[in-house]
Amino acid sequence: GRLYVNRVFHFSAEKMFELLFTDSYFAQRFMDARKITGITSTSWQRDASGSMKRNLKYTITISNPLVGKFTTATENQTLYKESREGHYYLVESEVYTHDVPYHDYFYTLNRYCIVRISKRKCRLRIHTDVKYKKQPWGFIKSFITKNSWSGLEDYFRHFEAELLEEEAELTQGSGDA
Ligand code: YK8
Repeated sequence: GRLYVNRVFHFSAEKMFELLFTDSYFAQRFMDARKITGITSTSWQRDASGSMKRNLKYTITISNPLVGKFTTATENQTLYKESREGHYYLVESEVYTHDVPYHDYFYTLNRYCIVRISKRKCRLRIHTDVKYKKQPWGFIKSFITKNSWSGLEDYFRHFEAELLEEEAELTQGSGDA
């Protein structure tokens, strides 16, 4: 896999969780900017293992010329029970893109880790992996992997930039940035 984001932000771990994993204004604005539309989301619910789960469905606008312009997607998020509110959050997210070529072969696994550093500081790490449900031919596999990485790289670079913008707004005038 790859580590796309690994950075300290000058706001709390709690705030980071709220921005990323609730129906925050930040999340809405970012999805909007990425032309991700028709978002429906369940609320966080505890499962039998004690972890929390929620599902999102949406339509992604794609810029890759090899693929159609849109795909519907399903995202299954798990907030692991090892998480500690305000201190440590581990969220794993499986993303299935239903309308791209070879969609039945692969999905993307994103792991978001938020760690408290101090009251107003946290570290965010986002690790990504392309996973295979069935093994395609080597040629197809490298095609899928290559096209997934380029899309993911673009997405998370933009995501990090927007988070830095948000940080600038949140710390503005507080003098402890
Ligand atoms: C989530 C992974 C692959 C997919 C895309 C498909 C290429 C098809 C390959 C063919 C378009 C928001 C991506 C990047 C679309 C966006 C997905 C996002 C960024 C040619 C064989 C959507 C995180 C996420 C996970 C997976 C990404 C897709 O929060 O290349």
